[in-house]
Amino acid sequence: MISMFGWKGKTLQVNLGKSKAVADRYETSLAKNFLGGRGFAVKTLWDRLKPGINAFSPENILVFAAGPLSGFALPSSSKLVVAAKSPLTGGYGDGNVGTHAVVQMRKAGYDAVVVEGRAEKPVVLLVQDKNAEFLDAKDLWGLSSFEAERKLKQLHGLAAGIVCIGQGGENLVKFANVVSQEGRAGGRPGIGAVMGSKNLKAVVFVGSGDLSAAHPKEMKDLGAEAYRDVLTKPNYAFWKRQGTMSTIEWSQENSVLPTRNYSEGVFEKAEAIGGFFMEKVKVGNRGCPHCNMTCGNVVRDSNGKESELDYENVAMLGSNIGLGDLGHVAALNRTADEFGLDTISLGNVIGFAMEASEKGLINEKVPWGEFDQTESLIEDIAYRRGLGDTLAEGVRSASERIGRNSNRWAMHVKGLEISGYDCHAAPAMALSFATCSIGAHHKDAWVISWEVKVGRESYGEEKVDKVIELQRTRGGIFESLTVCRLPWIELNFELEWYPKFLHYATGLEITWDDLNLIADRVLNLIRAFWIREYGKGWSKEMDVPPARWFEQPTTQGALRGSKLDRAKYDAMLQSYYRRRGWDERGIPTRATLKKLGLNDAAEELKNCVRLYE
Ligand code: PTT
Ligand code: SF4
Repeated sequence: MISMFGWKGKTLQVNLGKSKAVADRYETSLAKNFLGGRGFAVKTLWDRLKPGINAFSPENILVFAAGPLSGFALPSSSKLVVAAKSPLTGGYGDGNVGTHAVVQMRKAGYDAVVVEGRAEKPVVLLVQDKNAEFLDAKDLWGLSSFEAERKLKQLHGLAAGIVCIGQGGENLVKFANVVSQEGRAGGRPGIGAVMGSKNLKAVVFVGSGDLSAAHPKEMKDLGAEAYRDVLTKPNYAFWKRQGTMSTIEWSQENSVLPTRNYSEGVFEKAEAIGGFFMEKVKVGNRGCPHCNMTCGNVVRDSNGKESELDYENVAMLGSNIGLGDLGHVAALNRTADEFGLDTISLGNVIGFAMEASEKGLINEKVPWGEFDQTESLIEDIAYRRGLGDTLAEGVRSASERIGRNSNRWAMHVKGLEISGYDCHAAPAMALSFATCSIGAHHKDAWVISWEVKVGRESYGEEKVDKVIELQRTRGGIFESLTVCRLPWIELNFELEWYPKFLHYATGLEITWDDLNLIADRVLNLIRAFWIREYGKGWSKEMDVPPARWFEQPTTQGALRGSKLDRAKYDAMLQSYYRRRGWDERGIPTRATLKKLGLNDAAEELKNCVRLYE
């Protein structure tokens, strides 16, 4: 019997159609086998979701899930996974938000809140310890995420933890995300739109309980020591100055900065949107709860409003759309946060529209790097007007509508827009995007910094191994522990801390090998989820990056003339499948699923789609 220290052992099961919320004590095996966060989310969706449902139907299930460390006084521990079947990709979708909501949710007594059904009218779900209420949200519907959160704080107090959506989520923009604290946002594959489809404007958490650790004194002491250790890291001071923004210069130097819809990897105005320029105009620093290396760079945008900048926001709304003025980039970023639109997908679909306009494939004029028109295009996307309505469906669907071979330069994998790295000369990063568990995101394996060091040309097995190792650590372990991975990645905060934290929190001895096994279980169940959803529509082409990187070499920078080699990529993908224990179509074999204890997945895949001969 597993201890229920660390975990609260309870979820809140909510049915919006019936205005019902019931606390549920879950099996300890769930914690042992899936840990939390992403693990809980995929297990819930796998067990409860009927395959093939419309992601916007009331049957879709929305999960807010914490891990056993979330909310403890440990470095960067307060992250929340938000998940559902994605309306953008049709597969498993999730994202990760740093928020007081996770702290309050755990203090209220829950490791996860699982929401099904659709409210008849817009509501706010208020979870206050044991009580759950469904509050009328008619005065909030139509407001931006910032305005809604401010009003809710006035009503429920400054300590309340809140996640909410903006107009993008309300209007079912397929890459609308979930926003918190006026600048933290997560759920790239349209998790905000799923909230909107359920008429759920916000969830407010107010908790008065404690998180109980198995060894409270040791936990407190170790947490204090860990915070001190973070402060001693050599890169700490620079990190506090620039956070993720120094990646702009790094990407430019290494020819991977996405530029003009990923046609190039260098941008002539990179300096003007880079980390050092940002430092000159920075007015503050924000971040997630329990973090002593906060990385949200606050600047004043060209409209005079505050905007919180990260690398991805600036790469996608800057170089990728040819915009080289940081004040303007910050204004677009702020607008995206208010509407609750994912900045990565947004910059991607706008870059696509600009290229389509340049090629004369659409009637609308959307010039590269133009600010005013782009700002109003974002509003059109949020309200689904004209071209904005087409783009609100995401780049895969937009290219299908526009046709004329535009799918060759629609930059996505499995329907999720690629995040901020050009891969003309980065085969391992291309593999990472192509096999990431939610579609093209860098979150599972940000292998590119390693790849740049070891050499770009190779498609060898060492690259496949590195992608798998990172997918386990980042996509499996950090997403299920549900703590921020940046202390480890950016400051070299050692991975050895985490099994110790887990031991003092839960009382259990959980080794790194155990965590790797959990990671494989989680990632294989996610893969099974995709295959169950796509059925016979699944093929290995789902794990291939966009044609542009194979067909159109770059023309600028030190690596001009680069492109990926399709035959070598295919061989690398097959090697990846073999190492994962998947067949040549990328489907986990029965033996692999059974080894991971996923017997029901092995049976269900066999029975429901007859993919196994
Ligand atoms: C993440 C993705 C990223 S990754 C960025 S910037 W990055 C974009 N941020 C957005 C934003 O801001 N506003 C907006 N409207 N849309 C946005 N979409 C984009 O979302 C974020 C940090 C960052 S900043 C990163 S790398 C790390 N991501 C983590 C992760 O995924 N898991 C984990 N365990 N730890 C992480 N730590 C870091 O968190 P998604 P946040 Mg994020 C304004 O959402 O869907 O997961 O995609 O949550 O609290 O804002 O922290 O250069
Ligand atoms: Fe949040 Fe940045 Fe701290 Fe991570 S490092 S917890 S993203 S503020």
